[in-house]
Amino acid sequence: MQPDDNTLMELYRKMLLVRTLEKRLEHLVTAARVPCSGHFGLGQEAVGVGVTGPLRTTDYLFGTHRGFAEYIGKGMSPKEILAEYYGKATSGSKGRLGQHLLKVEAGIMPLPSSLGSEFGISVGCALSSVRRRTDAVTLNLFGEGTASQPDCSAALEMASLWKLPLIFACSNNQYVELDRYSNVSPRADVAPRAEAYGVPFEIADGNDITVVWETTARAVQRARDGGGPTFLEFKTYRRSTHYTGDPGGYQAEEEIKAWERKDPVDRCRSLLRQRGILGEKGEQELLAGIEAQVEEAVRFAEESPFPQPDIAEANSYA
Ligand SMILES: Cc1ncc(C[n+]2csc(CCOP(=O)(O)OP(=O)(O)O)c2C)c(N)n1
Ligand SMILES: [Mg+2]
Repeated sequence: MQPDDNTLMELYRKMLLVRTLEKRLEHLVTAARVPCSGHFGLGQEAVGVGVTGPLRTTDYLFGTHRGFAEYIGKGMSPKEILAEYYGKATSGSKGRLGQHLLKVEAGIMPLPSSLGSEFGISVGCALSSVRRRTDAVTLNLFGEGTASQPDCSAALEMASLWKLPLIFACSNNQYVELDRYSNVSPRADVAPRAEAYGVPFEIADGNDITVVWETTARAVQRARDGGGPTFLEFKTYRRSTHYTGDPGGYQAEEEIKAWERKDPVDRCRSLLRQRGILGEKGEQELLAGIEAQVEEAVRFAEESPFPQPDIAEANSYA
């Protein structure tokens, strides 16, 4: 099952939007126009956009701290993302969260600060869909470093026992903060751990958007049909540094170059050319539209008001 022409075009548009928005925000952070840092995902756009492609608005997403691919993929706009980063009252959290993106009406659950704490919450989310007799699927996307948090094992065990409609999607970008994953874990693959809990797994090319989309679409269908959880691992590579304050230098130039040749945006563009869907002129128009959309979002975020102090107490228990 391959994405049809319209789906592929939409996946490509979203990847280009993510790349343009991240690059723009990186400049804004460096210029101190945004009151926080950023963790970007240059080269791994196909994972976030691909895993959210087969999801419905009524499905749930637990996303990552890295980049905007899954957030754009699941239905956030550049305005909503930038308003959050700027800490403005017009954002989803009304200026309370900063980098912690959310859009509950699109099924995007708020990103927690403590990585891995979402494993248990995602189990509860999937369990609530079963209890409410809906066919909603929950997808939790996390990094290979985060997969070492003990809650991942507990979540796999309970999701398997209760046959929950939960997808564990691991974006393996081979780096955990400033270290190679091979320096912190004895195994290169994460997904086979799922077998210990009776959860089927697949390892796939995370830089091919059609593969990511198709692999996830099968897992989503299985979950929706009551077949239980699946663990998916997508192999990719982080060409960004860990975050905007990281000077880098610990990733070999040849390694970065080798992955540049497997760039997911370039590969998708080639496929669109092959299929005769997108030509040179169409590409230029698409990019111009995306750049205008991003600039409009920057203007919106910068002109939006900061929250009033009383927002700190709203929606709190006591
Ligand atoms: C519990 C916890 N420990 C440490 C951190 C700090 N931290 C932020 S990002 C990160 C790296 C996570 O690596 P990985 O899961 O592979 O995701 P990637 O950054 O590569 O996308 C760490 C350790 C955190 N946010 N939460
Ligand atoms: Mg990583």
